[in-house]
Amino acid sequence: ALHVAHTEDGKKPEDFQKVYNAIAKKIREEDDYDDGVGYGPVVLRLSWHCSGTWDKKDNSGGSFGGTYHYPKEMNDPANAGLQNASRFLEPIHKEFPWLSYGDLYTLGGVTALQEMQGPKIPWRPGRVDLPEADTPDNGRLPDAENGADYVRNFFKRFGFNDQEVVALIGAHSVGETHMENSGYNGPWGAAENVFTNQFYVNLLNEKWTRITTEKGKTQYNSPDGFMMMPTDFALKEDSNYLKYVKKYAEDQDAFFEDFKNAYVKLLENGIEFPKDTPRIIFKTLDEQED
Ligand code: DDH
Repeated sequence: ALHVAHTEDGKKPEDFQKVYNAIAKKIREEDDYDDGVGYGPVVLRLSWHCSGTWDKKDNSGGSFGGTYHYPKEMNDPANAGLQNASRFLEPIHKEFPWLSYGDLYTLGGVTALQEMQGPKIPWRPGRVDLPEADTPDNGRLPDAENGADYVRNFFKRFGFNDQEVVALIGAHSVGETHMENSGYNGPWGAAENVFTNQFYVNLLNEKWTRITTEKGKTQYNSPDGFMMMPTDFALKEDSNYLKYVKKYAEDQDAFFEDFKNAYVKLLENGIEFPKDTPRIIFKTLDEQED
């Protein structure tokens, strides 16, 4: 299927900045979610999972159709816990009913990242709601109980190379895993709502012990209270992945630049944007208050 973007009628960058601001204010206000982490990480994860169903082979799935809101996709076991993010965003959809779901979810991720002090993400509108029949089947999202070969092969479906894969998984600097959602438990680092390169620093420098969780999953724990899943740990065990882990641990600017480029691609996979669709760079709330 050809998915041509169509910016919501007559909408200008200022209109999308208003949506950004509404999401950002709600993140600020509802800051006690998940024991004080706030909604940033889970909203970021929703932007990835609504995009992470894409298959370049037939251009099915992906962020364009916003099909996450249909029960089949929402109830994918791999999406457990993301209902918190969609409940959080639903009032925004009510306030801006002209916005498509795909634009809502992806703009949510961009807002979450920037408000967590991550890189600026140039974003384009125009995703169009698709009917329920276009909802991709479950099983397209990654299973963390795997090693480097699986990760490399999984991301081939998107055409992402090793460098892009290592950069994208650095999103695990924020948020945490929850036993009731995934069978894993704990955060990757200390500052759970500030976007940094700490995922790579901790992966290299912490002392890791392999354990089995009460749900039977394998994870690596450190004395400082951090964790890694097998697909995270794999980035240290594979020599080509390790090269980029070391680079990003040493150079946060390089991580931010590479993450930005890979994440923009992730959100836009499979979408044809008309040539005159400008990428919008949103101002953070802090910048607007200065
Ligand atoms: Fe992830 N992730 N992720 N992830 N992810 C989880 C949490 C978060 C995998 C598995 C899990 C990316 C890649 C992968 C975030 C962002 C991104 C959890 C725990 C699992 C499991 C969920 C829970 O228990 O609540 C696997 C496997 C991969 C992989 O690619 C091999 C990518 C690419 C991103 C991204 O955003 C670009 C974020 C943020 C979280 C924290 C969520 C939270 O509620 O906190």
